[in-house]
Amino acid sequence: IQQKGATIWLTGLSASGKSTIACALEQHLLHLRKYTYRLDGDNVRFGLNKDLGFDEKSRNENIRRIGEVSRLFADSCCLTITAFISPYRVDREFARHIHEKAGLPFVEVFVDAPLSVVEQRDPKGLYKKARAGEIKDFTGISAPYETPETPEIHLNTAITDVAESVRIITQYLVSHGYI
Ligand code: GGZ
Repeated sequence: IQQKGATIWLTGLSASGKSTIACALEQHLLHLRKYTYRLDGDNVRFGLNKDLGFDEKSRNENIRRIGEVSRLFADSCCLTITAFISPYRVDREFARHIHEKAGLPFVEVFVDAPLSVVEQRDPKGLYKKARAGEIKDFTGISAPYETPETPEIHLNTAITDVAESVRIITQYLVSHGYI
């Protein structure tokens, strides 16, 4: 393998666009013939982390494991894309720390959209349920989201479309010599 590994860590509220951007970015990088893998709720929360819920301790453990797994993937020269809310700063900082300690690039991408916008989108009706008290500890409603203070990339998905988001991330990876 001729490429180096890195982790592209997407963080943001439910319905902010993380999964959509992660999928499109994965497709784009595969098109460029890069060894790429995407970690998201579908392949992690139903497998490795199926023992975890959404209370603070569970989320800490969810993100700790994903941080460790993404570091292993990156260490295998993979461009690893993660798409989890990862609401706690301390957990994201841990993931960053273990990458940097191993000499692996960690690119934090804040997938940002105002609560009013994601609540409007509400593709799965989860915000509505959370407002009605049917889901507890829901991020943005009854559980915190700690915004990144110095992410490498800040996308505002209320005004930036998916293709543009992919272009911005790819441009960052190129300009830093990661791809
Ligand atoms: C937030 C929840 C919750 C609660 C279920 N809070 O939009 P989705 O549905 O498809 O993605 C959300 C996903 C969040 O899982 P993560 O592993 O990314 O969260 S964290 O990083 O905080 O551990 C949402 C669904 O799971 N979901 N209950 N209470 N999102």
